[in-house]
Parts: sequence; structure tokens; C-alpha cells
Amino acid sequence: MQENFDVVVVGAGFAGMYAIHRFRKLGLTIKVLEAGSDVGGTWYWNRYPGARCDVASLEYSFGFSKELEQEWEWPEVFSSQPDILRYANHVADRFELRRDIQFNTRVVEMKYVESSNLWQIKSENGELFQSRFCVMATGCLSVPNTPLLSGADNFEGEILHTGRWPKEPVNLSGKRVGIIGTGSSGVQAIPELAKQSEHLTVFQRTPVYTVPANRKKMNHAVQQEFRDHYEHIRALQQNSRAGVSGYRPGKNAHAAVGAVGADQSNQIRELSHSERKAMIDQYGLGILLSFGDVSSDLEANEIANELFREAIEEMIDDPNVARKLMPKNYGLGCKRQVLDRDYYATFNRPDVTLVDLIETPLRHIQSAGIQTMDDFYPLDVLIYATGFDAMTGALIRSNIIGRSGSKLKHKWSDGPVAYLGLQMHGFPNLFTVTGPGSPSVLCNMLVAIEQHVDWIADCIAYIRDNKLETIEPTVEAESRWVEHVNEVSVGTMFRAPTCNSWYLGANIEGKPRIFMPYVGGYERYRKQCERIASEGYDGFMLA
Ligand code: NA7
Repeated sequence: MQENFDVVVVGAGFAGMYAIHRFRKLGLTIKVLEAGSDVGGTWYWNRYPGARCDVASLEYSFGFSKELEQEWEWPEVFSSQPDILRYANHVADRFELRRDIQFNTRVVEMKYVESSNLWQIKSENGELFQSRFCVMATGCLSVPNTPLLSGADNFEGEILHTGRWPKEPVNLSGKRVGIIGTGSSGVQAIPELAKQSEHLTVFQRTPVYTVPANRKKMNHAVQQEFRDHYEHIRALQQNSRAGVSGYRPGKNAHAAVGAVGADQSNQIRELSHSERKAMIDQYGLGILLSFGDVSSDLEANEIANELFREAIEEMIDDPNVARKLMPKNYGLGCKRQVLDRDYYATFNRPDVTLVDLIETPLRHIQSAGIQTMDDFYPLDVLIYATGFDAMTGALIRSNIIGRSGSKLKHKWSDGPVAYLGLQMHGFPNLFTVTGPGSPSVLCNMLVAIEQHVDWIADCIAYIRDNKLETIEPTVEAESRWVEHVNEVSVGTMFRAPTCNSWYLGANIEGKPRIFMPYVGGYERYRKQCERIASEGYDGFMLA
């Protein structure tokens, strides 16, 4: 049995959810296929203790509905995973989205059939769906990376991954827990795991630069002020670099540093050492991210790195542990900025051990724990906080087959090639939401999602209204865009010679090293998308 729709959307995170709402307005028939058992995407899967968003919630929220903006209450400035998931569920209920979603359905193949100009979508349980348009709302960080570690199968305790945390509560009390990975997920989880377990051992490969998160409860007057000015705030977002308005009623601009959108006007080079230290004392380590030269000049960056290391030395009781926690071989701004709650203080606890995997590499995982070069660490639970096959992972996994049987995984074997991060040549009528080559992870995701879904909806309406059949980019437009994405990233800290990050695919063995998101800024990107559409889809072939 094959079901037919105008559009099949893969994924019921925020992108897939908004797509339903938006496409319904066009009168399209829609089916959203979602591997999980409910809505929420990232916030459905990442339920690990301490999971939290690094963009303030009054900004990290949908702007398409005035009623939604007015009615929703955010309990904290930077929301925890349960609150964001609650919001996702509220949106699903309010707009009755679930009736167009089929849960527990993992897509295993998507094939373009040239003779009918339709896509055939196959699920893991063998169901078939057919549609004229496909929208990949599969998320940028949705395929967990579990490195193949020697002897991993031998481990007889419980194995968890932060990106696939169970729905049922995990009881860690009285247990010896080990965690591998100190990126955002590890850093957020470690203080909570230390509280919940009997003993926590942190296996660290690369020390992280992490700054304290804003942990304020929501101020109701501020929330109301946002509600009163949302129209203005959404306009500011649209004209910003990172989809963040920066609107802070009555607050110092330094008060809220998020992972995207900090003020970049100051220069660290212009201050003396004591002035720099005084600023850190006053505003916290997060202030280092607000210096423009720190993100553009390697020497200024090293000044900030050194200040960071000095701060770690002051915060950690044991100088040997402090030394291990100091990042040395790469700079601030190379990786996505990590925000934490009590990360460094956690290493002063007697029930927390830090293992430096560079000094004492992991030799073998055994049935009862981890053997490194110099010691054995007995464990009841082993947690991977080892990140994701970012940006391309979920698209390649969906096994997308385009015109003449060409496979996306082959097209992308040297790195992702797409026009505007929205479409690929050879894959007509298939769209990606926040795909590689778009601002995506460098932008407030909800802003990026709404812009992409709106653009795709307008494009589908244009095709329908003009009695056209297909749209896909030309090879030339696609390669020009890829070149442009590459050009604008040159000279940024993201591409510093010492930098290895998931933005570059460097965390996955064998993945081509390409800077994947568009760093030219959201506003600039949005305007290009709008111009292209208004000029009759410049760079696209319409048939
Ligand atoms: P990240 O940021 O990719 O962090 C993964 C961590 O896992 C990082 O510390 C890695 O060390 C470590 N890792 C990965 N593979 C290994 C192996 N084989 N051995 C030891 N350690 C390893 O993922 P997160 O989930 O924390 O965050 C991803 C994004 O989600 C984040 O940026 C936010 O946007 C939300 P490495 O640095 O590679 O040496």
C-alpha cells in the first residue's frame, strides 16, 4: 500500500512542526514521518540531566503566531530541556499538528522517480509514501556519534548516549558512572551526574572553554515587555547576524552572553592585563567572547585563552586537575561556545575524577570498567557524550536517490554541495531545512527554521501557481554558493589552523573537512534568499 501526499516532511522537530502549519495554509496534503514517538526533535532525544538551550527562550521561540507569543510562559531565561519539550508539545496541541504526523517511522530510502516526477519514500517497516515535494526537516545534530572504542562490547554495565537519553528516569544513585566527552552535552551533564551518582569519572580528550550560563528565573516584567514589543523584536532578529535581537529591557548588554549573538564591538588588545582581569571579575568569563578582536585576530585570541587558563587555575583546588582542564592547543571561538552551570566547581568534589585521555590514553573497555594506560576505572554506567555526525549525517543516512539513480552520499563524498543550503542539483523538489551552506547552527535555530520553511512554502506555491513541475538548482549556482560559503569562513576562528570542530566535520573519522554552515550572517543570507525568489528563482531550473 502506498499513500500519496503533496509533501512528505521527514522529522517532527521544530522545523517539521512549523512546516505542517505553514503548508496547511497552502491547502497541501502533508505527511510528516518521525522516528521518535512524539514531537520535539533535539529536545525529544537529548533528555540527559542538565540539557539546556544556549539561546535565551524569549528569542528561541516561534514568531509565526502572535497568540502563541502572548500566552506562553517561560520559567527561566535560558530554558531547560523539559521546558522546551513542553513548549513543543503545547505548539503541537495548539495547532493540532499531530494528525499529520506518523510517529515511530524511520525513513530508510527516498527515491526520485523521473517518469512520474514523484518521490517514493520507504520506512524501516516497509511502508511506502509518495509525494511531489519532500522536505528534510531532519535537524543538524540528530545522528549521535558513538566512537568505536576498543572492547566497548565487553562492557556489562549500562551504556547511554546523551543524544539518545531514555524517556524513563535513569537511577544513578549509588553507581559509579563514567562519561566520555566534554563538549556542550558533557559539560551540561557532568555537574548533574556528579550530584546523582556515587562517583563520576570524566574521560576528557580535549579540554573545553566553557563560560557560566545565565541561570536567572524569568522576570515577569521582562517577559511582558517582550510580549508588548514582539513585533519589533522579531524585526530585529530578521536584521541580525545570528537571529538574535539582543533586546534587553533595562539591562547591560554584557549581562546575557549566549552561544550566538554576543556584542562584538570591544577590543581586548586595548586593555591592560589588570583591566582585562577587572572586567572578568565584574562580568565573568563570558565577557571574553564579546571582544571583536578575540574572534578575528589570533594574537588577541591567545590573550583571551591565557586569561581563561588563569581563571581555571584560580577556580580549581588541585593544580594537577587545573592543568588538565586548561585548553591549550586551540582557541576560543573555534568550537561552538559552551555554557555551563558549575562545571569547574564540580572538579573540586571528592567524588569526581578527571582522566586526561591524551596523557593516559584509553586502552580497552572491559566488562567492569575502563582501562587506560596507567589505571583501571571500575564503572557501573558508561555515558557517551561524544556528539553527532553533524549537519550532513541525517541527510546521508536517509539514503536519498535523485535523478538517474544518483545518490546524495556520492554527490557529497567530498563534502556537502547545495545551493543556499536549501536544495541540491539532481534532486528536484527536495528541500533541506537549515541544510549545510545555510546559517543554521550559527543562527537562532527557530528563526532559521521559520525563514527556510517560509521560503520553501512560497517556492512550492510559486511552482503550483505557475503550473510548473520541478525546481532544482543549476550546477553553476550551486558551486558558486559553495565557494561563497567557503570564502566567508576564511580568516574566522572557526577555520584557524589548530581548530577541529563538528562544524568542520573533524569529529567524525573519514568525514571531509569542510566548514559547513554559512558564516556570512543571517540577515545577509535572508536577503539573498529573498532576492533570488523575487527574481524568479535565480540560479534554479524551473521546469
Ligand atoms: P561535541 O561538541 O562534538 O563534543 C563531543 C565530545 O566528545 C568532545 O569533547 C570530544 O572530544 C569527545 N569525543 C568524541 N569522540 C571521542 C573519542 N573517541 N574519545 C574521547 N572523546 C571523544 O558534542 P556535544 O554533544 O557535546 O555538543 C554538540 C552540540 O550540541 C553543541 O555544540 C551544541 O550546539 C549542542 P574532542 O573535542 O573531539 O577531542
